[in-house]
Amino acid sequence: MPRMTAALAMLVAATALVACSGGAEQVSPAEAETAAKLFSTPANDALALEMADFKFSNRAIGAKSGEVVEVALMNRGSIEHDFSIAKLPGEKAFRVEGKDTTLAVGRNEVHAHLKPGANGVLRFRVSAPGAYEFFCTVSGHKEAGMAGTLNVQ
Ligand SMILES: [Cu+2]
Repeated sequence: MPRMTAALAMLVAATALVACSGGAEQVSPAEAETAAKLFSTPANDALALEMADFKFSNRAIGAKSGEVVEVALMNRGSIEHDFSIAKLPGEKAFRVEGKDTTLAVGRNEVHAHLKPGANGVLRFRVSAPGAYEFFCTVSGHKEAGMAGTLNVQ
């Protein structure tokens, strides 16, 4: 019985991995251009957000519209996590270990995915004020509490 449970858990983990990491290396020319622009502009604000199993270190983060904001993301958990926002108007880019990586995955315009122990840098310039929900798209994580709000003034 325990062996079967472990096999099932591995299957669930493998499925989540496939759902989350799709196309992580393919950066379009437009994305590369946005990333080069955002990362060559001094950030107006810098934030840090740690990911754990299963929460973010802050449930609310703030930013100003029109300003370049940098969010240092660190996955301190034992499994993969991501920082996703369904709709975020404006420019955004994500770098892991100095490499640009694609952001939009599925229905999420921001999808910053990190393996356990990995660090990444997300930069954005939001064009419209609002309250934007951020969450982890890995199955069950949002429901377990892995969500928060990005408040843009
Ligand atoms: Cu997660």
